Amino acid sequence: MSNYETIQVEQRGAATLVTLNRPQALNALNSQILSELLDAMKAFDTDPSQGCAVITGSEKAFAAGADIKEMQAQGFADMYGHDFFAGWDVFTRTRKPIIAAVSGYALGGGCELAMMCDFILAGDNAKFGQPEIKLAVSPGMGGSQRLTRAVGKAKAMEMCLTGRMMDAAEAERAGLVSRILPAAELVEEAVKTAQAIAAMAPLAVLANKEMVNAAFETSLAQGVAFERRLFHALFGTADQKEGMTAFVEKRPGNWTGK
Ligand code: CO8
Repeated sequence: MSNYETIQVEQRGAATLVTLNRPQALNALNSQILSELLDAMKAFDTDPSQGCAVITGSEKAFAAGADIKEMQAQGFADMYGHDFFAGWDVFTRTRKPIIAAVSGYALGGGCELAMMCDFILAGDNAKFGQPEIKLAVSPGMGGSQRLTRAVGKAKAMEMCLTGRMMDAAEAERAGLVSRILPAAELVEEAVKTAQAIAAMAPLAVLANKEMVNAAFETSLAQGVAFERRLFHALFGTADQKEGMTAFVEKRPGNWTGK
């Protein structure tokens, strides 16, 4: 499982830390990194000892985009025929939460990968951008949609049309990232956050992620109804009884995941 060349995977208690590791290409996302990441995320999602993952890069670059050298010679038939990068859709079907810990450049596919995660913690040196237009192409891993939903039309349109980068402060103001941390503390803080999530009742974690994501796919009334059904369903779990009993007895909950 850990025979990867382009990523490093480490279990820190119940948190899985995945470090993108193609420093020579600023972690540009090529087919190998995609297939290794998908393999690692599948192992994480099915490992009952693991509750939350962190994906990070280096201090200089989270990921500087899809691999331009891999795409350079491809034509329409290659891209469309093989549905190039459709594998990233599989990444978004991971059921357990994933935190992106972004230091340095998160550009093009790198920004898109960060936005596919459930939330982004940014180092104070983070830079986000969709510079594909400078290569005469466009976002292709969901950036035009997820960035627009995250920061609104004005900023998303300007960034996609000009390739301008946002720094961490602007990204936090715009709602793209949940928090900014000193770059040197980013990974440790992200792992601590992941461990805190992993310490929650597992079915409640899955349900909370699923219902927040429903907000992007439904009307308000449908989303609220979906939330209520999942909320009702959690009252069928042993962990709900344990969680509320533990509160009343003023002690921490002891989860069974049932
Ligand atoms: N792909 C391949 N190699 C890259 C990439 C990349 N995206 N980014 C950097 N590298 C390589 C450089 O070529 C260089 O390699 P070498 O040493 O062999 O020349 C090495 O990484 C170091 O990079 P730089 O020397 O350029 O480092 P700098 O510190 O001078 O600059 C930058 C850093 C500003 C991040 C610069 O590297 C840069 O602009 N990179 C490209 C950013 C970019 O345009 N990203 C968007 C790529 S396109 C994309 O993501 C499309 C997504 C959708 C595709 C899905 C299709 C279906």
